[in-house]
Amino acid sequence: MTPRPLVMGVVNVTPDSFSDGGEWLQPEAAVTHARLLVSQGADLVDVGGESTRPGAERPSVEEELRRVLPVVSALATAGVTVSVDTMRASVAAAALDAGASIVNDVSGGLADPDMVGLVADRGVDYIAMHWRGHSADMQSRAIYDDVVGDVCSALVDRAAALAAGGIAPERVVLDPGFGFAKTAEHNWALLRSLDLLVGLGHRLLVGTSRKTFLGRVGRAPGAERSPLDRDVVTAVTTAYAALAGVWCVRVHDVPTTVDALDVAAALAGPTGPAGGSGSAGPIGPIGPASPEEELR
Ligand code: PMM
Repeated sequence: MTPRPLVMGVVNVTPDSFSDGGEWLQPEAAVTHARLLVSQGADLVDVGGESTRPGAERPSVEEELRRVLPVVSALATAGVTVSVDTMRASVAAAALDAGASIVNDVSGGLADPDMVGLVADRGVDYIAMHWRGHSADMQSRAIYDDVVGDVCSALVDRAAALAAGGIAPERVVLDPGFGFAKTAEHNWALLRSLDLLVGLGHRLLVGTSRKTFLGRVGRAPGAERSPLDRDVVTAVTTAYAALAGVWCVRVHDVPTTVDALDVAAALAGPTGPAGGSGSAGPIGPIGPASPEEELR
């Protein structure tokens, strides 16, 4: 079977995310939407209670917990694989207790000193994104000598720090962090170099979905696509990411993603993309909990 990236469906339980802010703030609406994403082909659902759009203010811990826990719990009970999108160890711990099985930390462990220890103790998969600081002022940090080299070496350093903190390397998924302290040019340069990022030796997750650089591409200032009008351009980057061998794509719209992955699979042919970290099936390739499990 041709390796094919997993599809992570996004459910932001926030009032202010840039593309779906406010839509799924009620737990029932969030759960219904997540189940729709799964019925459309999402392999897992990413539940987040803090918007990371540029300029966003942080919610309190209590508010973040209030947003995500009922949704995580209902989805896990329904048998959905859930990742929790949080930078806070206390929120990650509560979400894992409520049934989440993956921690997606856009700060890669830099925002909360307790995160690495928590993930090491729980032995779960951990998505570590390239990050240069909180959203309130992150775009002022979009300065690189060589964005591809700088992001690759920052991710390699993070992976080493996570291993030193006790997280098994096979549990670590890396993510270049499209749109986080990056200009449009930085995002395109990283996308062009996905093969290098895939070659870092960890599974790679890519999250381009509906991001600003895709609203701007090919459009004059003032004529940019609105966030809800970016699913076709997202699908093109998704097909490209699949051909580069990424393990997972994080998206808002699942049907266009599945179409893009069908095209990529046909283009890749029976042997699949060269050197990829893509998966052979739903959730299975998430790293083994222990060497014993690997032998089973
Ligand atoms: N982007 C957003 C939020 N969480 N997590 C990972 N791992 N990678 C991303 O690129 C990422 C993320 C921001 O997008 P959203 O507001 O639409 O969720």
